Amino acid sequence: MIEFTRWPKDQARHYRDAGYWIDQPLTQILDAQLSAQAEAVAIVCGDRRITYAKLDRMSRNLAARLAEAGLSQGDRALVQLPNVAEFYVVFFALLRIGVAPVNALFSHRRMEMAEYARQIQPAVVIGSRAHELFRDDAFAAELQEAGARHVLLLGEDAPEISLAHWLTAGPELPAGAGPSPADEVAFFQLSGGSTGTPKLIPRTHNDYDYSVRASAEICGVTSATRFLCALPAAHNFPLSSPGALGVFHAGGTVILAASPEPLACFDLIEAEGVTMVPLVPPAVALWLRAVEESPERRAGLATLDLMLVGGASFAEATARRVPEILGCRLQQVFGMAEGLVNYTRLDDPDGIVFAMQGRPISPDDEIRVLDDQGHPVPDGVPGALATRGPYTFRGYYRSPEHNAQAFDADGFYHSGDVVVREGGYLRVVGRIKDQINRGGEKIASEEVENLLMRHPDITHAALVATPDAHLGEKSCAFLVLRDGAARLSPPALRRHLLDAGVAEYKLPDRFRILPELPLTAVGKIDKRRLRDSLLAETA
Ligand code: OOB
Repeated sequence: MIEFTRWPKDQARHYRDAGYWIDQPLTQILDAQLSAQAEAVAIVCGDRRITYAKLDRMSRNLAARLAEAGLSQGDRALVQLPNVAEFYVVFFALLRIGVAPVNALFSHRRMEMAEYARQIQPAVVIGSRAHELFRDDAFAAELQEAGARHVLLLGEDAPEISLAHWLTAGPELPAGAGPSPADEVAFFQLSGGSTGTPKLIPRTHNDYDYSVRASAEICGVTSATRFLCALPAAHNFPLSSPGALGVFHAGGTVILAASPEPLACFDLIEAEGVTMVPLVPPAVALWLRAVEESPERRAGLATLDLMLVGGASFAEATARRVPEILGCRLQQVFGMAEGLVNYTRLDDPDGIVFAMQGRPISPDDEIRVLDDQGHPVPDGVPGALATRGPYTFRGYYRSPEHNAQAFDADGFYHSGDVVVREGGYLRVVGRIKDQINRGGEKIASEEVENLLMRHPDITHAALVATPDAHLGEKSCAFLVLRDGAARLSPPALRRHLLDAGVAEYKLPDRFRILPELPLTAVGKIDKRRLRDSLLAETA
């Protein structure tokens, strides 16, 4: 079995007694639909309509072939697929034989993929020929040299490595193959991160399944729900909050889009009768603008009933425009891949829906809002968020040092968010973690700083957030150069980072070169001064 930090026994017992943990594997989500409505459409992907029966069959085919190829419970998989039906097929196939995937984002490049592979030592890698990393066979060969036994690729013809081929009927699932026990690791979520290397979040069947079931109920998902997945399918928000899994749980339909670009999404909404969509705030702004520019577009959105918005801070003024301009209801979501998810409720008054980021899923989500000394602050006063509960993890994978900082002695996870609590609801007002939230995409400053400092001419680097009207935040890198170094241009600096293989969304939007970086009284880089200096530039 895969090692991870378990919940203490008394808490685990309580989560079972309270009916949160029901000791079913996540694959039960599919199994339930097979008896209920096997011929209903589960996924619409381009012109393919995939029924629950077909989704189940393809995932069983792949599971059986992988089992035959020697994969078994406790193995790990590295998966990187775009928004295609195969993403869900692969997810369920791996779960079926107890192989835990890391679902990397399609925007991840060599740096992130190599790091995930280093951490989990995947037995199988599933990628796409459409991604630069798998366009030729060099990276696949590297992964195989490091121990991956199989690499399967979408968009490949050679049967032995063609994912499509592995989805066709093959052997029977061997007796004895099956999902890992429900209180073991089902898969790994990706952390937005604030550390030098990306961290992985072990999620068990029990904890994730609870968050999915409860989210589906809170968001009113039913078999009539037609859910548009336009955010990266692997992200926790469109996967489980309530996400595609919440939709499968209720027997509805997931419609896949390549991106949240408004006009393509509007066409899909009209053609497929989409009722529900999760979006990040910058995408909402684009949708609002598209309708304001051409008000006749609104008619095509008639079926859209509910828009979920989360992932980054969402201005109240923009929130108010959602029902007004788009004609649908709004539900705010403040969640994290580590666990805790908050929602405004469908029957909340407007004052809450527009101004708050929601309240926790579970009566047993414990929330503490703390001052600098770690003491609880009263309602209405901003403080650092700490939480524990039935679906909030207890430790990053193989990261004892970081865990010692991220968790307190009571097992509360400190998310690094600054929140205000009012009447049980939370409003996100700031952040203490060293992270940049670029329109919902999270950038760990330290990771980018380390890469910049690998440049022979750079002696110090500090990455800070700058306010941005569209994305909420962008990033600016402050650099100190080696004495006598020639000036480095922004394109040269970006090239340096791209050559290091980092995802493009992590590239600094701006660069500033200084003779030295300002320090705080204790000698740390004074990022507040750096941020203020940028504000002064634009003032
Ligand atoms: C979601 O998950 P992650 O893991 O990509 O990022 C979590 C962080 C939070 O700690 C917070 O800093 C920020 O993203 N965040 C928000 C927010 N929702 C997330 N900040 C302000 N307002 C919000 N509504 O982003 C995520 C996971 C599940 C559901 C929704 C979002």
